[in-house]
Amino acid sequence: MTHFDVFNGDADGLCALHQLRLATPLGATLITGVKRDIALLGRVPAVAGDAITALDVSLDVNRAALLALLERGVSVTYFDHHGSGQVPQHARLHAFIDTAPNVCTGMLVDRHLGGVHRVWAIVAAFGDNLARAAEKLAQSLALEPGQLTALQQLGECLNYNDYGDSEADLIVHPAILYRILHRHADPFSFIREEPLFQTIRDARDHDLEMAGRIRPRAPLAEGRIAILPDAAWSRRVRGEYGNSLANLYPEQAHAVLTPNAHGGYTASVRAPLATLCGADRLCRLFPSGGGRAAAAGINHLAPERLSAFVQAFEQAFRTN
Ligand SMILES: [Mn+2]
Repeated sequence: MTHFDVFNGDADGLCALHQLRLATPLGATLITGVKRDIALLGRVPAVAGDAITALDVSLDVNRAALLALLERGVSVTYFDHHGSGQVPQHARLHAFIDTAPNVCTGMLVDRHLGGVHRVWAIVAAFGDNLARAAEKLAQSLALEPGQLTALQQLGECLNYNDYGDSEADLIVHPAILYRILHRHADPFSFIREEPLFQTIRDARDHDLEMAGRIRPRAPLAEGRIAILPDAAWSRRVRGEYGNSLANLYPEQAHAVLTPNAHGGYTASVRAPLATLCGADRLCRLFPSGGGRAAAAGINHLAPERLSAFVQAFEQAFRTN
């Protein structure tokens, strides 16, 4: 019997799996990829009797592959907080799905494990830009203020590593990052001892600085839309720059676009932190768009739809 750990390669996916495997060590085959690469279940070569743990990838997106695996005799444990649609009822499916806007998969695993590795759920929440939820979780641990800041930076850096349109854009493959991370039950020893952390932090600082030099399009009442140049750093920084703008201007919505390989744009959208809603609805108006109420994206926005996108953005986040 083979076990497959299938996880989003971002901070939330990494920290969700890390908590589970600290609690229940298991030599599993890892299946992961860039943050946007979420149709992961279709890649699992599982046969009858095998088991899968799926983390932080939308059930709706993976529905057909999930049903096929279940029918094939594979058991699946599923933790996620993305839009799931109807959760299938199946004896071999154990689903822990909660789509509330203030939870992430790492927090669902924390709930499941009764908080035994909570410090990593805090890292996960910071990675998913849920700082308030992270701070609330942290109240149950005896952390110093400096430690909370370090966990926030760790969450942001782990998350940062997984942004990019292809694995070639990434600083390190998330499966490699997971194996290094998993040597550390204590996040502070990971931060202190692993040079990889410094490498990711430096790349992120560099990319954010480059993005900050780009002027957004003409200011909108509802927020900002920035279009970055065609470069690996742009593709890496797209989501994180959206998060940093959201934190700077919590009443406003943000979209960060980068040119993609198909002659259009890939878009990251952040709802105002003050409301945490509307991003998914906006993105679903366009083919290949999806995500959560607070943070969503469009994989391919055709170039001729750019002005339609700007209009839809204004409508989606209009406050009166
Ligand atoms: Mn997540």
